[in-house]
Amino acid sequence: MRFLFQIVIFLFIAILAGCSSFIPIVNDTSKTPIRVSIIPKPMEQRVSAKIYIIPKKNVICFNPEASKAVPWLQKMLQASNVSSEIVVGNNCGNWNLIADASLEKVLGDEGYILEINSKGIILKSATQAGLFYGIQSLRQLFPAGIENNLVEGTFNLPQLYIKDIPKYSWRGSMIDVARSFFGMDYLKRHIDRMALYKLNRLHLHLTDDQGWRIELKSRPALTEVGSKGSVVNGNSGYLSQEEYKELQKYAAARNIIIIPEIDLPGHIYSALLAYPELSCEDYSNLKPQVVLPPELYTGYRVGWSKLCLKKPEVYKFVDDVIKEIAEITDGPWIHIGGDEIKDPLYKTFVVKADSIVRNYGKTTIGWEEVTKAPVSNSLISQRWNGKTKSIVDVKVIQSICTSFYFDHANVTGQEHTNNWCKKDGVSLEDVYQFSANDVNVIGLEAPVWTELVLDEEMLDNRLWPRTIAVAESAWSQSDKNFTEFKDRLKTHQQRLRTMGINYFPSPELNWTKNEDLDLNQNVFKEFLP
Ligand code: TNX
Repeated sequence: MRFLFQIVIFLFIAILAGCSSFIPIVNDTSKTPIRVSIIPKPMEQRVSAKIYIIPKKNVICFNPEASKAVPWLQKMLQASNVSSEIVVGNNCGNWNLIADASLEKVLGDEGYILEINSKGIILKSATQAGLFYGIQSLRQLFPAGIENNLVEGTFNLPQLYIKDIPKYSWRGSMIDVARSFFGMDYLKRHIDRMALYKLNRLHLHLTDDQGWRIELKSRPALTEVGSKGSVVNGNSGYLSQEEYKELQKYAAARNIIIIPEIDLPGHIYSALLAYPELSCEDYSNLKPQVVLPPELYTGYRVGWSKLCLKKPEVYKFVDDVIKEIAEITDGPWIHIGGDEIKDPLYKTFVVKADSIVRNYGKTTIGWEEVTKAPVSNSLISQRWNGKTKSIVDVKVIQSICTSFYFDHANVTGQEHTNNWCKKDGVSLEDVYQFSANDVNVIGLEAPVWTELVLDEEMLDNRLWPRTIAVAESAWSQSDKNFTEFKDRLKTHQQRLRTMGINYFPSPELNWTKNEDLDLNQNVFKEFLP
């Protein structure tokens, strides 16, 4: 009998084991990981079911090499209504910032490790940039209200471990300030917004037919005359050298490098107005698109103006301009344009312009057409239509218009957008799904041309949320999944709103109506059994 009983028990266990996949697994809710929605998605992320409750009194402990990261953290804690005291040391607070150059082997020059446990937060990196990026990830775990000092009450962080290293070193945004000018306030705000998503290059298209936007002391007429116009209904203006320098400092504090573009030898009418001797053509037949006075160009045509490449004074001009731009630019790159022009001397010009840039200690970037010329192999090509037969083996920034031209419609038929590259527009999914399989690619950059982008609201609408998809594609190492990305992005809506971004409410995202947003929504709760 006892034996029989044992057999029955044995059979029962065996059946249970065999059918285990059919037995519903009852989740222990205390073990359910908390959902975090950091964008760009970190390389490695382990989130537990536990929380860390931020106390009213906090200690930020940092080693001297990490000092630049401290104010960013202080600012977030202040916005969260808790106090923080700062102490130099090693692991001596509940917030610990550690810069350790030996981590470069593991984390590169932008990576970081962020750990949140029951005692607090440890953020480590080899560099200031890495610490800054770790803080941006933390920032996304704080309630959206911190963006505007709107947080009420206490809140929690999920206990987690993140190790994060970017895929590409070039994660860029370009604004055309030449067709329609956008000044210091907007550009600073844009830099702040880029930083949240770990973008690190801001390319300014500073000159074009419609306007010249950077002051040069050696050639004052460029702004005295050339900055007065814009595209029809756009804004005119320019950055003084002081402003340009201030903007670069502001960007550098957020690990963003500014790349100035002087578009040569075409797209140059605003400079020809200032220095007519640089031209060999009479543009008066352009009327009535040219308006008086002075005869500014306000139209949309491209590829019609150029420097007179057979005149020696043109090379003196280019030398003056590049020399001074190199002097006032902190970053290592100068963009020489080079797009949309036909001229028998084009290749000769590009080779000379590239050598002038190098002569002043900078690296040249040009739109992909420049690779038709035998330029140096240090030059970086910016790909926009993929049609150029390159004769050089150079590094590439991917800005292919089908995925990255943000002057194109968010959705088919959107007003005030271009459609020459892609008739149905450049959707969030088009941006997100891009992947480069070319080993020369060093990163991604999305340009916003502004012939049809006339004010800040329109510019916000073209940039956001598509810029976030660029950020994730350029940073994240992991496999991409658009549905999962959209889920994460949904939780960013209230933060974008609090930051005052006039984003495009993409039908792809099914976002909440602005008035229904809850600014304290990101509060993590412990799942108790
Ligand atoms: C092409 S792509 C341009 C710009 C225009 C833009 C309009 C490239 C290098 N040049 O000059 O603004 O199309 O979509």
